[in-house]
Amino acid sequence: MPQAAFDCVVRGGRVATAVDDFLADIGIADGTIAAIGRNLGPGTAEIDATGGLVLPGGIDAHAHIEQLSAAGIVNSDTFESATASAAYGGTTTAICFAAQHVGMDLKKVVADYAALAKKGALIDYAFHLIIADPTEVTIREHIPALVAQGHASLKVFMTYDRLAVGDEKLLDILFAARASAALVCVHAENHGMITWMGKRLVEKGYVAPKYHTVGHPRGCEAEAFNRLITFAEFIDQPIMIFHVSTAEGVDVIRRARGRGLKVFAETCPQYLFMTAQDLDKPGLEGAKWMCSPPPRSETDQEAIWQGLALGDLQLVSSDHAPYAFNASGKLSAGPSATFKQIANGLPGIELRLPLLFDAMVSKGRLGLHKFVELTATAPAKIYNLAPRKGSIAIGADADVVVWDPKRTVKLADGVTHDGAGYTPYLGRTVTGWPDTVLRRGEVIVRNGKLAAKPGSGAFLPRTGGEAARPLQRLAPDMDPARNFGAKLYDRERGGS
Ligand code: DUC
Ligand code: ZN
Ligand code: ZN
Repeated sequence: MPQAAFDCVVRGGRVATAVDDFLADIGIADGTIAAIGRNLGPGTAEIDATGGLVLPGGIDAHAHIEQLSAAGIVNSDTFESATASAAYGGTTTAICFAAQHVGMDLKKVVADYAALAKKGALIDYAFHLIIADPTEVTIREHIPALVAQGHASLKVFMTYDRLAVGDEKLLDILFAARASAALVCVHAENHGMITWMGKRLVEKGYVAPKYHTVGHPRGCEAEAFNRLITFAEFIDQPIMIFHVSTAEGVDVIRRARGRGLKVFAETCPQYLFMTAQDLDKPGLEGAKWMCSPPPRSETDQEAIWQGLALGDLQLVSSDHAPYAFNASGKLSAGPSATFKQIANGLPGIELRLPLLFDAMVSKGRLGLHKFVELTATAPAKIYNLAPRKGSIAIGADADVVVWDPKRTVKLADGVTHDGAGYTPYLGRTVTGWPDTVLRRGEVIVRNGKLAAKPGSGAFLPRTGGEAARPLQRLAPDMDPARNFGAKLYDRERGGS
């Protein structure tokens, strides 16, 4: 036997990245890609990828895992179950949340989530820090210290009663992020419109889950985007707008980017593949499709696809937030709950890639390279995980997925492995399925079997990188050259 040249060789597959597409073997040593070529020497392990598509592992940049909701319910996953589910679906990295609630010490929050992830995660992970209580100590001490430890993105809610930060606090957070060079991700919807509409609907007896869709009037998205972008431009702070659902929202983002602002945006499978009609089911069944913002219309789906095609939206993340359809989750307020009393969120970490592969690669919408870009390469770049993650390249982590492009799977409850116990995509058939999944060179899924140990996922510390770097395009009111000399950025805190 010749001596093995590699720990593992993925042999004979069609390798594709966001730009390349070629037949090659991938040689893996010490968890990283050591060689890409034809007829590579033997590996201690050999994976036959003939007939398969060999793609970088997916990066899901928006996943709520083992997270306490504003209403006090923990979603139905642990780090172990959510990351197992992710792995089955070809995702090898997730950015999840450390969620502060009012009164909580942010440093302790991060330590607690980090401990849960360390114990359970079996794919690699990083955190966005949810800031719900931007006290003086959070802003001045905890955010800078935590960003310095590798948590380089903050997340803010403009709605939800117990999470929304209000305009002044939002400015505080944008300002603090700028000083620490962190990206700010935002759930942007107009809180007043949602509250007002929710009250009217419930008062008049329109309480079924389907009214959740009109309870988030579509204009509440564009309004909040406009306000947020105005604030971000004023502070000169890059932002990421989460889960875009409407055509008007896409339009606002396109105009902001057209003016050269650093506004990034994601959407999610639920806004590409579902509509409000999905919630129109008997009784409380529609709760299984309830998420915020809600799914909209086919016209919105088309506008979002176009936004992705043109690059106005750069990512498709899952917004995985599973709640079981029982008293522990969706039905925690009982069988007569109004839509206002039902937890928002869908399972999605596992089917994000198969759904997109089916639409983009099998059915050809935007194609293979764009599939890799949206689901792996762009999140790696924006969240500064590249070049370690997000592509197939020498020196990168060997996060490699061998897809069977011909395998057809009918989606049904029980196909997925998260804790929700149902899939909102049941009844669809997808073509293309991740057969073999390697994380840092280790096979973690093969032939439908999970092989990774809980706790084997690694924390990925990161700085804000290029995406988080301010434009240095100061607003007139913030610019000493144009505001009668007022120096409003605080040098000691890293501002200019
Ligand atoms: N909406 C959110 O804002 N977060 C989690 C799930 C959801 O639907
Ligand atoms: Zn959100
Ligand atoms: Zn979310």
